[in-house]
Amino acid sequence: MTRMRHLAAAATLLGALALPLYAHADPCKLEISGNDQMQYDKQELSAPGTCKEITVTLHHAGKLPKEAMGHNWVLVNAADFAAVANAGMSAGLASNYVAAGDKRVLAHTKIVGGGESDSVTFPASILKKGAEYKYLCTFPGHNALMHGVFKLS
Ligand SMILES: [Cu+2]
Repeated sequence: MTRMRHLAAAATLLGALALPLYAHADPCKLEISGNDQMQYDKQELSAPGTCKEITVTLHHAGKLPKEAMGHNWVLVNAADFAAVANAGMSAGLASNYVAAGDKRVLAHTKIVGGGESDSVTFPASILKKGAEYKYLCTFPGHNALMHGVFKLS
């Protein structure tokens, strides 16, 4: 009997420990990493259309400084991909390789180097369900490898 009670208590304790982990799995909060090999770890990100706000956190899992291997996360309409990449390239590191006032940029993080992170939060209302969005890194020369599809599901 005592043994059963102990088991039940252990199960309850495990349940309580596991709960905070599940509570963090908010589908409106997305994570992506870049590395020293000029790669994102995800080629697709999606958030439910029921999100009020969407937060994307970019981690740099590498060691190189942002001057050499900086990464950002820039969200655009698929059709604006090349134009935003080109405009960003000449904007410079101080501007996070995003041209000032570029209306084609829907959301972006700053440029991060090895071990750093940055987040951006934007209202889901700026996106339309079923439309085609892409994300990219606008550090010069990175967009050919570092890009993906963003979907509002
Ligand atoms: Cu990059």
